[in-house]
Amino acid sequence: MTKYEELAKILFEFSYREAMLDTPFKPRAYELASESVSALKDDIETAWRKGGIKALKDLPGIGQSIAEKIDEFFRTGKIKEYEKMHKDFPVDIWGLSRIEGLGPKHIADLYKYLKVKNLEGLEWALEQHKIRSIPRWGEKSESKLARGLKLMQHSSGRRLLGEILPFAEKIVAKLEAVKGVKRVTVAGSIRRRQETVGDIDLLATTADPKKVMDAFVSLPFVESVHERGKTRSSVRLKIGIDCDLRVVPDQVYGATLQYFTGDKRHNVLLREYALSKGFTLSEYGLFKRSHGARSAKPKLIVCKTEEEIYTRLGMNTPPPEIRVGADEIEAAQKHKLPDLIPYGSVRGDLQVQTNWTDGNSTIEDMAKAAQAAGLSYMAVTDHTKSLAFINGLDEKRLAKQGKEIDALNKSLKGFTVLKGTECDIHKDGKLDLSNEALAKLDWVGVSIHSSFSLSRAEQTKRIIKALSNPNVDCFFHPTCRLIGKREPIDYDFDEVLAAAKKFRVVLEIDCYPDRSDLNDSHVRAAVKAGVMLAIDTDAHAPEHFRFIPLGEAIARRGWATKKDILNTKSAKQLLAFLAKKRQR
Ligand code: DGT
Ligand code: CA
Ligand code: CA
Ligand code: ZN
Repeated sequence: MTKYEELAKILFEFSYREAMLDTPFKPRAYELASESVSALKDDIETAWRKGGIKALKDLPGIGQSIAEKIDEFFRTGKIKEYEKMHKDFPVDIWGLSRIEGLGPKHIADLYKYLKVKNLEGLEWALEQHKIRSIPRWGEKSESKLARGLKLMQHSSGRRLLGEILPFAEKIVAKLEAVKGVKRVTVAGSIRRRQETVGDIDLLATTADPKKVMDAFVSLPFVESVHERGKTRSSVRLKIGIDCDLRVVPDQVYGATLQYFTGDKRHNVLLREYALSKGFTLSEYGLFKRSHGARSAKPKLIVCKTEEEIYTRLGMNTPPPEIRVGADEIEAAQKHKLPDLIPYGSVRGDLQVQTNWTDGNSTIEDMAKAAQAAGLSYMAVTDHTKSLAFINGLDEKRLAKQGKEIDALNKSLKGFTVLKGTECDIHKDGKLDLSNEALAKLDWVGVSIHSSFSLSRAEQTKRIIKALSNPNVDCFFHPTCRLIGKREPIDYDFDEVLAAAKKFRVVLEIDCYPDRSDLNDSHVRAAVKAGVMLAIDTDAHAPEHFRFIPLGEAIARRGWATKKDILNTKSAKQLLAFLAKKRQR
């Protein structure tokens, strides 16, 4: 956020706050001032530099009292009255107001009755069907609000991989069942497992192109048809995303799949390299240029698979997840690609919430779902007491939970539940539970849920202090970003990485689709630094264990191998690893 965006946001929040308090005129005045700042940007600061408060007042939409606040903002970087307002009413008005139809009075109600402070809290309240309990709201307002939230999340145009991938897979399965079809593959950003995707790109080979196109445009998921051709069709799906299908001849399937997998930069680099080796490469195939007569046509090299293309070019095949047009082509040429962690390698989940706090199921039901998803252990990591609005655990309830876990473990076969926590990190880096309580747990995760906007230096210090506690095993969702909703918190990642290495703290790859945190580049840095990682779902419901492959994809995108990921170990190996760590 730039300085001017920050100022516009503050003025906008004042406007909403005044409206909640029913002050006449003021809301509109602040709104106008906020719009002025958004429009004028640095012109406003230039005016202030030249003529101070008086010059500000000459600008459209700015009167005396607002000019004074802007003056204070430019002089000190903050506005005292705003800080006070935010303390009394600690609500992310700006974030919530982005939802269509959610006005000042609604936001006030959400806080008054449900302590909803931000989009995350709102999502939770919707999931728990709490909205209908607010006086005068009812079920209708609840579903309207749910639609509004969805709409806002989708308005960026890009959608979460975790949301779209299951649909893409369903469509593939439907098309594979069409008579004559030989192969159907998802290409594009989905095949590369990018965290957000623009559309769904499908390729198929078939004996009967007309039949597969007919089937495609009449799929039950289709809302409307943009284009229907012999070899290419494009539709809009009901979930609000476009989907393209191309039918290609068998003998160029490799080249076409390679081309439409991308990414674009990878393709450009590969094509240049092919040229230097006497080939041309395009979506239509790999061709060998002849040295003889100029008129001689380049000769098509039949490549039914991608591997044949890369092999012909004298290199290994980089897995789609790492095709980003950086150093993967060079590594493939030198036959130095890492052995990326295979899907299905994760054996246990080290971040799981239950109905002791904000999860929706019992420990037993979560354990059964994890086992059904192919895992052999999980750590129960409910939130801690400073998250009072979700009933975070104090030392006493944590001990009680431990007893329940001991009893449950006696009845489970082939599955182990570990005692853990997602212990909140306070603003000063201290932890939310006593060391005595933490020392009794198998697995201690720590994470940040407040004071997101500390200065870079303060945030770095806070995190390193938390990681230096010898009871800490893992740093959960380390950047706190929520895709489309919250920017990552600002700190020196290299310093935190060095601290994680020094204190032997594991960093988490949180698979939850809007978190995807750490991301691919953080993972790559961690792998390089020799810091151990864990892949966790952050499950709050039994169906969330299916997110594991999304985290494995992030690990692959970050060039991680199996040995870089702690929870590819068995429960026994994991406990031995943790015991050894604590001895030091
Ligand atoms: P998206 O849809 O924005 O999430 O990202 P992609 O990568 O799926 O991009 P999309 O759908 O525009 O195109 C699919 C693939 O087709 C892309 O990854 C690479 C290939 N491609 C598309 N346009 C070009 C191009 O102009 N040049 C090259 N070399 N490749 C292209
Ligand atoms: Ca695409
Ligand atoms: Ca596309
Ligand atoms: Zn958390």
